[in-house]
Amino acid sequence: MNSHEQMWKELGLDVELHKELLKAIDKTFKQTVGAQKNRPASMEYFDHVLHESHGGRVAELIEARNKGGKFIGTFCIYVPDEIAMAADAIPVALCGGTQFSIPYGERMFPRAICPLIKSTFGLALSKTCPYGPIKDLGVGETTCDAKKKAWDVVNFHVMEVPQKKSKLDFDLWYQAVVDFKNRVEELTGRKVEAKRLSETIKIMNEKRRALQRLNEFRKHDPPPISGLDALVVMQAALNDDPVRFTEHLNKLNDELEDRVKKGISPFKKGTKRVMISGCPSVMGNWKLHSLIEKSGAAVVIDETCTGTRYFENLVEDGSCDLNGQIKALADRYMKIDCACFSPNNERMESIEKIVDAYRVDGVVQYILQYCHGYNVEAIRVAGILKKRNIPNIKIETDYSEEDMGQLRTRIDAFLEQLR
Ligand code: BJ8
Repeated sequence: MNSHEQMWKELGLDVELHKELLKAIDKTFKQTVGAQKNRPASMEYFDHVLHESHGGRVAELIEARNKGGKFIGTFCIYVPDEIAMAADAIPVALCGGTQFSIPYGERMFPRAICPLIKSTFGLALSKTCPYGPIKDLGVGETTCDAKKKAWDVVNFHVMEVPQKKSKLDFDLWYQAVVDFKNRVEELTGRKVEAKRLSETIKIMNEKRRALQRLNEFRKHDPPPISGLDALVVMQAALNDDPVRFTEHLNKLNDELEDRVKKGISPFKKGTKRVMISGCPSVMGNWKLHSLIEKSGAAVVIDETCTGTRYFENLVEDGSCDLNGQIKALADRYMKIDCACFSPNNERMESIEKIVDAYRVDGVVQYILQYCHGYNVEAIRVAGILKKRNIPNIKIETDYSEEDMGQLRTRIDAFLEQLR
């Protein structure tokens, strides 16, 4: 019996179906991440985080709850983890990246919504998500329409993310952050105080700094780490304890520094450099990165929520009073340039900077099927890339393997164009 089987039973999971889920994810992992050559040795830890996401990590959360802590499930990078942590709650991102649970999601939700949402809810509906039964609070947000409406069904706390960036919108967002703080305090029975908040701001800033350092190494030709491994690190970032994660990431970064000095890389010098831009690839979803790198290019940066959008801005931690800290947090999170904003000029400016900094040869715009925000915004993104003579291709896909052959052909043709 698997060492966690008893725990899954006690949580009321469908243990047999859950085993099938883990088997399916493991198979995909081996075919993609596990099939790579010349990986940094320190990646072992991040692989372990992914493998333990339904085991050791859940046991850890149960233990924290037994000691009086609370566990908060989140579904978007607009939710300020610092505030939850300052009230002794543990926030973990719960987005689903597996095809396995989609048919279960489609039993309740429409087929014509994005796979991330169907996969997430499919895990809960099929009783294969160990986080659902231990969650003390779910936090949603008003980003895209499908997510917004899904929260109504499950009765989550919803943060209002505005859709523009005027003064009015900043005020509204500030209030949403204050309301979140109040809700967390009500849940935990603990006040968010300036001293502890200052500590959690530091913890998250350190984590972002370490991720920034990792991505600096990807600017080298050849990069010392594959895009697929950098994605694994990002997926671990959304699940792991932040202090432990940063410690291990710093070790990986030291190894990468050494690999750069010694010229060790999974790629040859001069390998074509690709940026992935658009929707996030959450745990279980390694499809696009793997396809691109198996076709002979290097993914050197992700302009996504499992990439730059997650780590690019720090929270200013100069203020020592609570209001100033909340304001600094609201400002930092409002800088995230999700396609739900209109107009989203900040994202266009950011893309121009990133393609220069990472000397990108071509851009793959990654659109999860039915994600209208990124799909329509792809027109503007293509426009700015065209002006700079950077080829781009739009890949609209889901989590299934059905279109792999067709995608491979399109990606090969695109990379040929770069060569
Ligand atoms: S800030 S990208 S994490 S909402 S891919 S569910 S937008 S239909 S994941 Fe996202 Fe927050 Fe935006 Fe980032 Fe909707 Fe699009 Fe699906 Fe998305």
